[in-house]
Amino acid sequence: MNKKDLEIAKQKILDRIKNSDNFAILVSDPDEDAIGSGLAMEEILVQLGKQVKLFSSFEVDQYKYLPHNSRFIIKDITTIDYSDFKTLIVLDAGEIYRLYNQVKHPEQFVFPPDTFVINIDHHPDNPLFGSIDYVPSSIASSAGELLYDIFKDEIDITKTIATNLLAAIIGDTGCFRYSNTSPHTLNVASKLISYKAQHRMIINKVYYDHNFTIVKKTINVLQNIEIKTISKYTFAYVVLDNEKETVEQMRHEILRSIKEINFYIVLKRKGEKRTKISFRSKDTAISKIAELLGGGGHPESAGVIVDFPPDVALEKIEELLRTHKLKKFTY
Ligand SMILES: [Mn+2]
Repeated sequence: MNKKDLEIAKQKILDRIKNSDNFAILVSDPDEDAIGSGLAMEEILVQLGKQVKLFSSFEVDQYKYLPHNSRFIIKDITTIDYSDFKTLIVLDAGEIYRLYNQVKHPEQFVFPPDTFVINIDHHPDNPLFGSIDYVPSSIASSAGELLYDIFKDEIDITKTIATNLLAAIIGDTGCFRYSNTSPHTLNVASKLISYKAQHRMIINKVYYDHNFTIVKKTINVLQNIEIKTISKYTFAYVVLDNEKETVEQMRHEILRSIKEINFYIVLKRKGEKRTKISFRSKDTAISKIAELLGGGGHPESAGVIVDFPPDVALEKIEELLRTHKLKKFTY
């Protein structure tokens, strides 16, 4: 959606909110963006005098440090009675399946046909499943940045809203390191800090707040990093087994820091036959491979869940790397 479409969508969203009540907010599988933007959205609606419930299908304990985190109702969103709500707001979900546990629900969930859905997301390949969609085709760092754009003139940006939105932006930009950090992102962050967002608290909690045992486990898992060259591409990969609980951020940092590679792959075993594959790239548009496997994403960050165990998934990836040419990007 271009700037003009977004402006129209923004107006429709504001009108709908003004003339509606009984909202449910649903957020994507948890990260700082999903959780921070969910919490900010909840506070915005409360401030506007609306009834609202905030749902997550997943546990959110890891994000306890975010203001108002206890507002989350943990409930499998495929089991909600949507007739209780006039308007649904879906945040940060590039696909509807991001809202629930796909291993528990391999069949695709759809909202009941009469549900009014506001879909606010920053993944450009979002299938626009909403009654109103707000999805820029140009780069936006996070759902949090979009919420700021939509609501900045409508509400008081409290310290807690500012903190939740800044956490969303810091999370999805890797603390302003990824290419989704635009001049606008930095402007929004600057405004949020002027509204007293607790940026040092966020950074400490996101990057430097890991349980010792989990840090040890992460180091153990990383012992299994491998590096491979297939046609013109050199990549690192690591396989994570179900039971291994590790520090995701630290894993990414270490994998990305390897000088020799173009990209890296994390293969997470999901039950007997499924694998969640995450691709992160330094200079090669890896989303092509994710797409060929049925997933999607951005050139430097993409993913897919496949119905093979990790070793087979890796063979498929290697086969695709032999037969397809990937675009390069520069930074
Ligand atoms: Mn996001």
